[in-house]
Amino acid sequence: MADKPEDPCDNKQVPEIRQIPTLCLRKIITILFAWDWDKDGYAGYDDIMNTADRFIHVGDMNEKSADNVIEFFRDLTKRTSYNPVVEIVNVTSLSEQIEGLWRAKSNPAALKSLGQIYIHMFQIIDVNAKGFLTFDEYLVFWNAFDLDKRFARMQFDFIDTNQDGKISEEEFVKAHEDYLVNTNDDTLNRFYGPLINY
Ligand SMILES: [Ca+2]
Ligand SMILES: [Ca+2]
Repeated sequence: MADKPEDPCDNKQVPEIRQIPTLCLRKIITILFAWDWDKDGYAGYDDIMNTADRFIHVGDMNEKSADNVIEFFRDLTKRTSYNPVVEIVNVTSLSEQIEGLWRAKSNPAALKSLGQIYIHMFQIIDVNAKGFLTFDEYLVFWNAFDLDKRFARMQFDFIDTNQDGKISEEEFVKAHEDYLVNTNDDTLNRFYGPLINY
């Protein structure tokens, strides 16, 4: 069977991670690093619950709101009807998490489920259920993930596509989806702060 030389570019022979375009890889790593509080290389259960605590603390939430936050983040780690995140959460290496997010990016059902997560996250931050976030409220997201404060305003203005000075639920969720799927090198979307170099 020597009639066909091995193709070094055969996708099946190349680890999936090497096929990910640099920009996408940087964005995915930026997300995962924002969640990986204990810096052991991946975002696990403890990291997710730590994120919940940070939302509660930064948002100065009352007991009822805090309970909602805990429940929401705990659910992210459970296998519910269809929770694509559970596949990403329940692996224990950075490369598996990167591949999980990479696959979710090109899977409409997974993208939709991820969108639901960000709808819920929006509602957590929008504690008074006004349907929009002011800049100060948006900072709860930004500061909960301890992102570089110098970029908060820029990202707020990026998300606020209709430029009314407020972020609607739709704008927030669309910005997150754009962050995952936009492969344009010029994109200004910094949903999880400045992109990490690696
Ligand atoms: Ca971790
Ligand atoms: Ca707006």
